[in-house]
Amino acid sequence: MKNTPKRYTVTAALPYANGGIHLGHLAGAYLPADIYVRYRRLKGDDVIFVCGSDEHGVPITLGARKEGITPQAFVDKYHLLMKNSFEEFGISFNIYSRTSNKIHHETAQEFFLNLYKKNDFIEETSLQFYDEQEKTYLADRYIQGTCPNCSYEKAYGDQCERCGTSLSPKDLINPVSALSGKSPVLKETKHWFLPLQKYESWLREWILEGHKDDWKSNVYGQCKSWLDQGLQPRAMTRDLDWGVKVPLPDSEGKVLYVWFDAPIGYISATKEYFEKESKSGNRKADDWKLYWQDKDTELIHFIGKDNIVFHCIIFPAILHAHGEYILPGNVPANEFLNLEGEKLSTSRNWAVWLHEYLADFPGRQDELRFVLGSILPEAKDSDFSWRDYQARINNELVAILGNFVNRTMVLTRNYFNSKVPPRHELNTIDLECIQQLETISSKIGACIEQFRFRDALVELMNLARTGNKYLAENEPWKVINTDKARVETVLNLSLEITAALAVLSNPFIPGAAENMMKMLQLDPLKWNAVTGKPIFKEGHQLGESALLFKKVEDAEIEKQLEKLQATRQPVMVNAVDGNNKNEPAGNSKSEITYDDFAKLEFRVGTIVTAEKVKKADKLLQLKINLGTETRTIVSGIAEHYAPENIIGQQVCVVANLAPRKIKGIESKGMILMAEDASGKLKFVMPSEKVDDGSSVS
Ligand code: B3M
Ligand code: ZN
Repeated sequence: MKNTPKRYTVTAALPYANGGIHLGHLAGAYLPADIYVRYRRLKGDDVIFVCGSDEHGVPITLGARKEGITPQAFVDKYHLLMKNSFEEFGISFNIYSRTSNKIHHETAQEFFLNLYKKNDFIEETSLQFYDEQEKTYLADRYIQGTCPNCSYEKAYGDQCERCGTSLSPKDLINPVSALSGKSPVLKETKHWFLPLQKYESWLREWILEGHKDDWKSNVYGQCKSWLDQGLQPRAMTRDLDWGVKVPLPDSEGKVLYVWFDAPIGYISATKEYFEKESKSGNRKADDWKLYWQDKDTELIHFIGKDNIVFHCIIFPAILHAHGEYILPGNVPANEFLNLEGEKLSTSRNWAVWLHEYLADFPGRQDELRFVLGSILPEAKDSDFSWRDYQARINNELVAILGNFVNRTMVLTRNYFNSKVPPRHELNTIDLECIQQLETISSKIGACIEQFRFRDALVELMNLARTGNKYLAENEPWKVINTDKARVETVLNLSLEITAALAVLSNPFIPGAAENMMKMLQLDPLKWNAVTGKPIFKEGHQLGESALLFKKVEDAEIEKQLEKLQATRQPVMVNAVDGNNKNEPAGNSKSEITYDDFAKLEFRVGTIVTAEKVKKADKLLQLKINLGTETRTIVSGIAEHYAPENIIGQQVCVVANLAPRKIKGIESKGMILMAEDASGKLKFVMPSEKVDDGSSVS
């Protein structure tokens, strides 16, 4: 009997169209989703992979205001940027749509009306801040005032960015409108609330009992804590002039809450895809229903941890209230990716942008996929660093995988004219090797199905290691002089491993996988071709071999590190910026242990010379007397201090930092600076003069 392939609807969070895609986005949702989808397709499952830009909500209107353009022009710009970088990077969406499309507005409105007609909403009038000059109600982010907790004067209506307290606009002392600068008034307005508490017991049963064993513990834990706190009604509409209009009479100036419409974007994108497919005669337009309403379909949402409540509680409650839709079978949310030991921050531009990576490293998509795949923040936050990027590529991709494939290809070319040699009697080493092949391929599959992509990648590399070990143990380059038949068997098996690598690596590094298939002259193979049984026929003609990966040079890494520092922005606490959720000022680094701290050596020293660094506006080259030695340190303080004013100044230095070349000058250590909210820098120094070389602890 033919196995009917299982049907999957896979979604990846719709990124806000207010910037580019960075490595944090990729590691959070898009790369794991893409690995999963490619694996499913390779198994022959029926998968649709949908995504698109989230073009509504305050992050968009605020961003547009900041750039002085209309929201439409703003989303057009960033939608294109994100769509192009996803495409070039090779995320294999069936469709990358956008929520400003007509089909989405209609779908979201239909959803809203469906619930409205069933009396699923509570209508409630409440008092909201209103800007009389701009004639508009103010979203929480548009209101600033003094924080009741820390007295910071520029706190937002939803959060104080100085102390991190989450606020409601009415908590602010002296609130002012960020639009006009005037004090807003309180004015009545009507909204439609989803009474989430009504779904609480159903959600408890569905999640806490139904998904105890198959949801990741970080996801399950967050859901449990939300449910244990008790759910409150949540407004599903907003007073805003940008978004999906509320489809009711007398609701002028009201739009759907962005978290009501955005997840429905997955459905509209699916509809749009099948509509297009129906035009080319491939599918029926109505087939979208199979992927959203048929209980034999598994719905999987890939997201970052900040979106868990929306995908596990609010959206399922909406789907459940509607009644005709399937619910997510799994929501494998990831934690966050840090960058060089610090929290990623778009507002401080502490990020590696995908479009910049693609420009700086053309053709090296697989390298980034491999590194990110190896460090995905699956169970806890993880860290991307450029040195680690270089090490993983050079020591693993190049030295293990690339090396094995290359040796196998070259040896087969040299000894057998690139034809697959026959397999003779197998010895125990051979049989073990075949056994490994079988075990590893099933392990990789099992890991992927449990959303353990890092482990899957470790197994893949183990297969390449197995290959290298097999070659090393059998030394075909020596044996060829005495026993050609044995070399035939060894290379036959090595080629089988290479073919297995070509298939199994496809979800992770699809470009290299395709190159391997070409080198091996194999037609696309399904995942289950890897069984330990021969894939090749004897005499099969192989293609040309080429190096799969290129070494990453030190200079490339230096350049990226310099760029990160050079483009880093001070914390913008004063700017109206909707982008820095999860990035409270003053708390931007990940926690370290005491031992980590104890590794640092701080010393006091006196600046003896200071001069500007040529062709670098921000840098000063300093010589610092540390008592027993004089150090050269390059510091980014040229915009804050004139060189002639700081000679004789005592400063604190991180003395055991590895030396770094900055603009060709070797800098040994770092000067401690205090940075205020506006980005001004001041030296950190002892309150009284102390001996140079004194330690600081
Ligand atoms: N745009 C939030 C975010 O980018 C939001 C996700 C929508 S998924 C339906 O984090
Ligand atoms: Zn505060």
